[in-house]
Amino acid sequence: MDMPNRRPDAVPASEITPEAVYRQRREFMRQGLAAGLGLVAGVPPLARARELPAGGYPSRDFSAGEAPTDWEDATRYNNFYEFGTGKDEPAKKARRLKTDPWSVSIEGACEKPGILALEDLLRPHPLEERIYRLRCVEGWSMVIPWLGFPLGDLLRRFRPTSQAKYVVFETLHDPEQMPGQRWPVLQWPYTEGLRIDEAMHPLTLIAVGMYGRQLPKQNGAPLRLVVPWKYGFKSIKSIVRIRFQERQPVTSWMRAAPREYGFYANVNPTVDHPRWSQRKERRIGEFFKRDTLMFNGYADQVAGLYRGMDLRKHF
Ligand SMILES: Nc1nc2c(c(=O)[nH]1)N[C@H]1C(S)=C(S)[C@@H](COP(=O)(O)O)O[C@H]1N2
Ligand SMILES: [Mo]
Repeated sequence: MDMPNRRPDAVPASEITPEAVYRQRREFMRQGLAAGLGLVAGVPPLARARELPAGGYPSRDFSAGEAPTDWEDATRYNNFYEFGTGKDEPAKKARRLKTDPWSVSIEGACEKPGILALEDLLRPHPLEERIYRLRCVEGWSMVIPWLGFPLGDLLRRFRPTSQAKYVVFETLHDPEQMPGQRWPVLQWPYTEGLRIDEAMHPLTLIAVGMYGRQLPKQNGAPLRLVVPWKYGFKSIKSIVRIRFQERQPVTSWMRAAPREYGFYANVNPTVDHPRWSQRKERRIGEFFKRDTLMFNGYADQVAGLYRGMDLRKHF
């Protein structure tokens, strides 16, 4: 596959021990030695030679110095209903997903729609690492070092028109590869959406990797969304379609349970889920619960998007 960004799986397995690497790395960061760049010993050499020093991506921590969740937890405890509703099912069943070749259709209210091979979609975008918290609506959370680039940079290439008020995303629909789609737990394909300003916000990421490696299939290979101030279900995996449109879409979760899942799904400890409180959460790997923060801790960056809105109504 002609990838400008060497694929993380091209790195010999012997060079990779993600958990150890990240523990070591956090230690360096604590010591203040590795501030801006991911030039720390042990980071797999995946960089594009032209844009970055070999051996590192620029890395930014948006998790206030927390240690990333263990690789084992992040890759074995997943929500990916296309492979079953059990947390352990995606890790076991996603192997059969064929992620190469892969293409993405960009359509709707834009001047340059098209169907692009994954390589062409990704080529213009230098990768960076961002360490984000991600909180599931079920009350657990993780800290993940994603590899990706801002969604807005990708969307702008297709020149959305003034009618592009919303962006809709769809996951692959193929029950042969995704056995969970044989059951109508959700309306398939899994559909999510963002308001255009949320989609263009610099924190909104397209991720193609994590922990310095290619995304595991159970985590949404070959490309997924990561919206760190929203409940995890907004961060749609294995995307094949992106559409600009004028009307607010009905997402899979809204359709399944409209009283429980709204369009916005911003992390908000003051608005309970109808069946449980959202005040606290458990970081996977920890025992005691901690307080959930407004907008998952990203309020300084994103609260302005919702100024004047009633967040009880627009949950
Ligand atoms: N296509 C698709 N995307 C999805 C889901 C899903 O079932 N299908 N689950 C969502 C939910 S509920 C969460 S919490 C996150 C989990 O991401 P992770 O498994 O990488 O932690 O993925 C989201 N993206
Ligand atoms: Mo979730």
